[in-house]
Amino acid sequence: MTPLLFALLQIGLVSHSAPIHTHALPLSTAIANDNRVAAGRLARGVLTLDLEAREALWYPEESAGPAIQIVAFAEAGGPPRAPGPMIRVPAGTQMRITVRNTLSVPMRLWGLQDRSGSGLDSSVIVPGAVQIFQFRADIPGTFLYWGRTGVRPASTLPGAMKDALLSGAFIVDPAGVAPRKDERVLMISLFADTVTALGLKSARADQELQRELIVRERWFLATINGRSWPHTERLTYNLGDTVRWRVINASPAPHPMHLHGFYFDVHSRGDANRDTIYTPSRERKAVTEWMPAATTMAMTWIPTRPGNWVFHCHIVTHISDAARLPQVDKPSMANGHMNHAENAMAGLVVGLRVLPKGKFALAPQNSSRRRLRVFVTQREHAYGEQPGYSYILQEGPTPPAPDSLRIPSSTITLHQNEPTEITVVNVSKATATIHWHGIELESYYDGVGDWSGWNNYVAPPIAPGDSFVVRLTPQRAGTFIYHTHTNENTQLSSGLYGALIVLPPNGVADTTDRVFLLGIGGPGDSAHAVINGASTHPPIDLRAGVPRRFRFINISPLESHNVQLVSGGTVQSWRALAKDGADLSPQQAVSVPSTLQLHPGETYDFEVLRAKPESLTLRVSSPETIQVRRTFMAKGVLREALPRVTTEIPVTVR
Ligand SMILES: [Cu+2]
Repeated sequence: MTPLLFALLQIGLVSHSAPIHTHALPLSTAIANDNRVAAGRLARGVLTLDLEAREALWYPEESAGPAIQIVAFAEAGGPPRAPGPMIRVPAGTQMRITVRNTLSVPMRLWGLQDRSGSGLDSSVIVPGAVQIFQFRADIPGTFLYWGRTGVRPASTLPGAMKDALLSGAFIVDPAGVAPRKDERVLMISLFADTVTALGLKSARADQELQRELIVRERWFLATINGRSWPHTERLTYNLGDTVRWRVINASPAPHPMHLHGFYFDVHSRGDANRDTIYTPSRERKAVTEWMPAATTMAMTWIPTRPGNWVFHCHIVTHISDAARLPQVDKPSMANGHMNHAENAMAGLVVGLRVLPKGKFALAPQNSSRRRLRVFVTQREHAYGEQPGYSYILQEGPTPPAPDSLRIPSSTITLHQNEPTEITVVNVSKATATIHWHGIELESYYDGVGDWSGWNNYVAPPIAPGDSFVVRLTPQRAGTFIYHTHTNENTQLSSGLYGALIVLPPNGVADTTDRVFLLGIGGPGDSAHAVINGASTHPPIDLRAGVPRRFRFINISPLESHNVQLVSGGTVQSWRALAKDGADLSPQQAVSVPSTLQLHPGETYDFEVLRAKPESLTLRVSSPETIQVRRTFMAKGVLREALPRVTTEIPVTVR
């Protein structure tokens, strides 16, 4: 048995406590927890906290939306909260937490423990029982606790059914350092039983949920601090603020969390039991950070350009409007116009508002801009019955035909510090947008239709037959992505993404010839992973002694890919250069084994330098098609063990 450093007392059934009513009593409403107030009473170095697990009603879309019956934590005498009360204490605090299980089922509780012991442990509290957890909050960091009432007692992850919100932040501040009032805690939950819970079915949900390979009768609702977009809290900042967030993934699924318009610095990564707080030389810049289930992150960023921005998950099904709860499928309108941002996304999106100084205005136009034209094209029956789309850069005097299709979409090459104007002409039949992923630009051009910009100066999505002029000046050279931010589930699978390469200014050789753009080749369930639009890749030639830059981009809707450079079965090393378009610090730009896990919305640059002629293989491992994965899951194969497809690209060094 694992030795536990915390005292654990099973008090047993409290016979005189109130009988458990799960149906007879009206359920109290769980309050969406914005995680601004620490729970319990802290006095003389001791935190006393009485928690109860209760049945509750949850309104993920505020009181106007439908209610879902969940189990939630409450402080004794207080309302249940979704997610549960935040525990936040200075290191060294003695914790005395009682947990009462008022539910009619046993609850397994994780995370109420010290962090210098061996591992994460759990204990089961039977119905009606109270358990006392006494331990010292010994190690500073960002952690979480959660209860499970579901049918998978072996799982060491937070739940996604009735217990999806039965979790809370657990933050330990360094002793003597008061928590900053402006710091925010964003907690991610995933409730995967919406259809059953509401007795509803949605055709859109049915169609889209197949991508996630969850049981067909379920549809999930992803929330941040207990609410789904557009009901998530708007966070407002001033120019130049240092924005401090702790992000906690209290869901059993991973989420690549992406910030628009700005890089953020990752200061720590942890889980329920360990937190690694980076020394300054290990801090990383990112626009997308992959957060596996039950992990945490501390991050900061500085808004230096005003307007509306978003922080969201880059897995399309986690922001799909198909996750909008069916009962309230009423579009929000303004002046007879459906608001695209509010209606076409749901789930894991946080709206950010950076206040302008004075009046919001676009930067003055520079007449000496480099000018490009990009067409959104559509061809019918490109993928069976379904149309294909592409972004085509006009390269001569003649614009591309509206029904031309380019797979993959054109690579757009820009130069650092060069003012550029890109006219996006939509000659397709679908409303489209372009988001310039990773580019530090003005909000108005960021590509989230009906959101990017400010108040009455908001950019609409680009309607069929319409066009939109984007002005940007790339701040740094690197590997970026441009892609649709509209109906992503369909459009991202159907071609509306491309590589966006920013070269250093003046006279630097073009290094765009080694771009590996990973996506999915079509909207259907039988679509394969593709590299640069194809399921195979031509051999790569390198010259001995000449360094080459390999640029990797993953813009798959929800698939992660693994990449290795191998020689005779042995994994080779390459030099890390950049992540998400930002150059790594000298301490981080070092030789590393080529075992890259590439998640949606991420880019990586590596330098490959081989001393002598040889033959190598670049191995890209991707998930099988949705169809194949579904077949295997139906046979009981675990998600982690689903089959993958490997593409082997010969690399010849001459
Ligand atoms: Cu996600």
